[in-house]
Amino acid sequence: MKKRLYLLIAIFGISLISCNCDTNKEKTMEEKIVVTDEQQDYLGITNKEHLSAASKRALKWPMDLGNDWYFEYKVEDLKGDLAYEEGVVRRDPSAMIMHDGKYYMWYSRSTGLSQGFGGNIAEDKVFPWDRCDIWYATSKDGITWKEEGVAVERGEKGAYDDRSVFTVEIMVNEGVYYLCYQTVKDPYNVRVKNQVGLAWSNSPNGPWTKSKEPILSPANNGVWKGEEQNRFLVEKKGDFDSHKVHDPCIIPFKGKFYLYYKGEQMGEQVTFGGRQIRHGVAIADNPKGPYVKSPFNPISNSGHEICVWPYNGGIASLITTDGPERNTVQWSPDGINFEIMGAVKGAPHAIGLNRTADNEKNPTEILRWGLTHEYKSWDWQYIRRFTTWNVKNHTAKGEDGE
Ligand code: AAL
Repeated sequence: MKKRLYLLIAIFGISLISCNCDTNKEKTMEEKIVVTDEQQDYLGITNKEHLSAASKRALKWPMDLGNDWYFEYKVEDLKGDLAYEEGVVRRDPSAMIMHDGKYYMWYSRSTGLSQGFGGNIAEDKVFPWDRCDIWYATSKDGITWKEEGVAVERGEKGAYDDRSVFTVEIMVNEGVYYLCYQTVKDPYNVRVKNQVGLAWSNSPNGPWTKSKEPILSPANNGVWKGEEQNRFLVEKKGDFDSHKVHDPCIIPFKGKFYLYYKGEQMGEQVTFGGRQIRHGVAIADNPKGPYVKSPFNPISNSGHEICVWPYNGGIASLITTDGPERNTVQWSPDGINFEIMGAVKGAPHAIGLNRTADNEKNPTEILRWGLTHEYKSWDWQYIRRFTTWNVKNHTAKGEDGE
C-alpha cells in the first residue's frame, strides 16, 4: 500500500527531451517519450511510436494503479427523529464521534419555506440554511437517531452571527470539544460575506462558549462593481475566498490545527468544469486560533463541501460537485499539496464522516458508512446515511470475480 502511495505521488520522469538543430539553425524541442514493454502492455498502447495525447497522460500514471481509492455508494433513510419531516430542514451533518456508547453529530436546522432573494430579505428566509441554529442528535447504531436539541444558537442582534449559524464540524482535542461553523450577519443579501465561528465545551452535551469574533473571514481584496445587489458584478474578483469561507473542518495535523474550508469568490464564474469553487487551509498552533491562511491557497481547483481525513501520515480529501477534478479522491503528504489518487462515478454530498473508523486500514475505510444530506426539494433537505464499498471486478450476471 505504502509503496503504491509513494509511487503515486512521485513525479514520473517519462520524457527524454532532446534538442535538434534544423538546417536553418533554429532550435526546436522535440519530445521523445520512452515507453517500456510493460507500460505498453498495461496501458494497451497499440504503437509506441504514435502516442495520442490521452496515452501521454496515461503514461504519467504509476504502473500499479490499484483500486484502493475507488468506491461505489448507496444512500438510505435514517430512522427516529431524523427521518424525513416536511417543514423542517436538517442538513450538512458534521462528522460522528462516539461518547458514552453513542454516536454524536451536529447539523444545521431551520424550519419553514425559503423565499429566496426576490422578496423582503428582512423578513424572509433566503436559503434553507438561512435562519438556522446548530442542533445535535445521538444514536446507538448510526441508523435510529434521537434529536437532543439546540447546541449553538444564532447570536444576538448586531453580532457577527446574528442571522444564521450552520454547516458545522466537530473536533475533539485534549478532552475539549470544538464546533466550527459558518456564520452570516443580517441582512442576508447576495453580497453578504460569510465567516466562520467556533464554540467549545468540556462535554458534547454542552454548554458551548462561542468565540467573540469569527476565526476565519473572506479575503478582502475583491472589489464589487456598483451598488446593485449582484454578486457577479465586480471590478476585481480577488482571492478564491474573497466572498465566502464555508464548510470549515479542523483536523489536528503535525502538531498544529489545519482548518480546511471551501472558498467562494466574488464574481464567481462557471468554467469548463462548472462553478469556480476551491478549497483552502488556514493553520493555527492552538485550536482556538489564530488561524493563518496558507500562502499556497487555494489547495484544490475543484470541489464543494470539505471532506478530509488523516491517512498514512498525510491528509486525504474527497472532491465532489464542482470543477474539473470533481469526483476524485486526493491525498497530500503535507496537507497542502494534493494529488489525485482515484476517480469515482459520484459521491455523497456534504459528508459527515465516521471519525470512529479505523482510517488507516484502507484509504477509503472512513467512507464505509457515514452521513449525507439529500434534497427532497429546494425547501426540504434531510439527513441520510450512505455506505460505500471497494470494487474488485466488473462482472456480468453469473460471472465469477477474482
Ligand atoms: C452547502 C455548503 C454550505 C453553503 C450551503 C450550506 O453545500 O457548501 O453550507 O453555505 O451549501
